[in-house]
Amino acid sequence: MNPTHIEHIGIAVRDLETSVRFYEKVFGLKCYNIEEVAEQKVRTAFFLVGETKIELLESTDPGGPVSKYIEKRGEGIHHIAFAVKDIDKCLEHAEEHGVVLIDKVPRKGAEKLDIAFFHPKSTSGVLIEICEDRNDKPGQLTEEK
Ligand code: CMX
Repeated sequence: MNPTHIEHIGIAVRDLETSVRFYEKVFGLKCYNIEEVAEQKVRTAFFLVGETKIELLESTDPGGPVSKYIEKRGEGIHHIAFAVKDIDKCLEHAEEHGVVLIDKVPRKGAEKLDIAFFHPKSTSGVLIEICEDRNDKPGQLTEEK
């Protein structure tokens, strides 16, 4: 799969603003984006630490995955996301190696990344996300149609 780096660490929090203040005050980090991802039933806040982001996750729905997680386990590290180059091939590869895929095809996540989750029951208890940034970047060549 050859991930290029840890894209982000997702942290489930009860109150986004309180946790944003913690990272800003204690670490001197700047929250550069707050975004609601309706499909995932979360509001997210992002900090950049080197190449890796901290993604704070506050639930927007009592039936959502982050709400259920906090109910069962309390606040804490919710998932780890690896940046990959070809997410479709990575999903095929993971399935061939016995990983239970929550998403068989990528979906859109925060910051317009293509994302897919592996079930924690098949990954030693860690919810793993793989993600790919397929958004056009300035100066990037696009394929001719
Ligand atoms: N990490 C590790 N284990 C987890 C987990 C997590 N984040 N979330 C749930 N589990 C465990 C539970 O503790 C439970 O274990 P036990 O059976 O031993 O009690 C088991 O998985 C089932 O949990 P559940 O509460 O019954 O929840 P569901 O099965 O309904 O859903 C999961 C679990 C992982 C399939 C679901 O949360 C999911 O699809 N997650 C992917 C999407 C997501 O998390 N989105 C939020 C973030 C979005 C973003 O980053 O933008």
